[in-house]
Amino acid sequence: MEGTVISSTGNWYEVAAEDGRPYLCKVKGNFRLKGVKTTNPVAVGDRVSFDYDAQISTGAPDTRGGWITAVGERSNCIIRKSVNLSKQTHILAANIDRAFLVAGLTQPRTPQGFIDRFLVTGEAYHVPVCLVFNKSDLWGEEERLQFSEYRRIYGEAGYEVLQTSTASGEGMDDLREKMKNRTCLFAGNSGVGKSALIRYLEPNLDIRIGEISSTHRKGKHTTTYARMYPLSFGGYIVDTPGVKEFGMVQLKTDELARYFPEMRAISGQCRFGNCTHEHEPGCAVKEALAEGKISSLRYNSYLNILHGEEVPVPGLIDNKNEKK
Ligand SMILES: Nc1nc2c(ncn2[C@@H]2O[C@H](COP(=O)(O)OP(=O)(O)O)[C@@H](O)[C@H]2O)c(=O)[nH]1
Ligand SMILES: [Mg+2]
Ligand SMILES: [Zn+2]
Repeated sequence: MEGTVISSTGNWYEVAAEDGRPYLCKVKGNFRLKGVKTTNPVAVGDRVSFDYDAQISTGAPDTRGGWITAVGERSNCIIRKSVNLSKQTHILAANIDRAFLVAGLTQPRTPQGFIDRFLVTGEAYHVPVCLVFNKSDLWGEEERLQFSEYRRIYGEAGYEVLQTSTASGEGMDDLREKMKNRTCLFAGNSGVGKSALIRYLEPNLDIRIGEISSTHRKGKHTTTYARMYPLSFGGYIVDTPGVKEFGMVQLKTDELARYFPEMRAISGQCRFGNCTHEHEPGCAVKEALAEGKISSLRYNSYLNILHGEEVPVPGLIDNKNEKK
């Protein structure tokens, strides 16, 4: 049988199967994914094959047991470094279709550097990001101008940009449409309205996005495990406890421009193949900057990240990098 892992406690994997029934599955002791150094071979969001086994007692009357026999290839996964085993990583969730970065222009204001760092991580690890500027009901003239500028800059870079308010309902249909039938992850600094957005769309879903939650399966809950919740309009939302503790992503400086789509698009026209777009002659990026075709705000973020140590955003990692 085939299904999607929607929660795990380390020993048991809850699998939503094709037949619509819940299964609790285990993996055999010798089960390993080739070349992957992780503390958990199977993660929330994984597509798995499993064998139903009537002999397994799951402890829950309506839940059948099984053995996971194979894990499908991952399009991406989010990880955090294992606390004890430094070389190993813990996979929090796999196969995220879209990350929603909730941002604020006021009360609170999300620093632009934070937005760009998050986008870089999304690019590096193949997780599409949608920007959600929330609390539009609080915006005055200044914030509206700021939003227009962001919408233009990020829109031209190829990102989806939404404007929402849980108070007025503005943009909430658009947000639902973007989430529909997808596995969604929410991120953003504290107080921007992540919980309020989810509550607005799914009033019956009692989850605390990115926060330590005690509402998970009783007794077995540990905060290091993510969980997927089905959305009433199709798709899933991934609850990832302890977002702040995610591993940091290390990027090589010569790769960074690839993760700014508007730079990636023209960097092939630079005179030097290894152009850092900082002070080299014949740089197409600097030309575009001078012509206003590349935003100076984005370029400044690029320089900040280039000269910074690492990218302090949730660690999103794709399958290919993981196997290195
Ligand atoms: N005015 C206004 N307040 C909001 C909006 N969305 C959330 N809030 C409020 O902002 C505060 C923080 O929201 P919360 O969802 O807890 O933020 P989180 O930390 O990102 O989960 C709460 O008092 C919410 O009621 C909005 O669209 N407009
Ligand atoms: Mg919250
Ligand atoms: Zn260049």
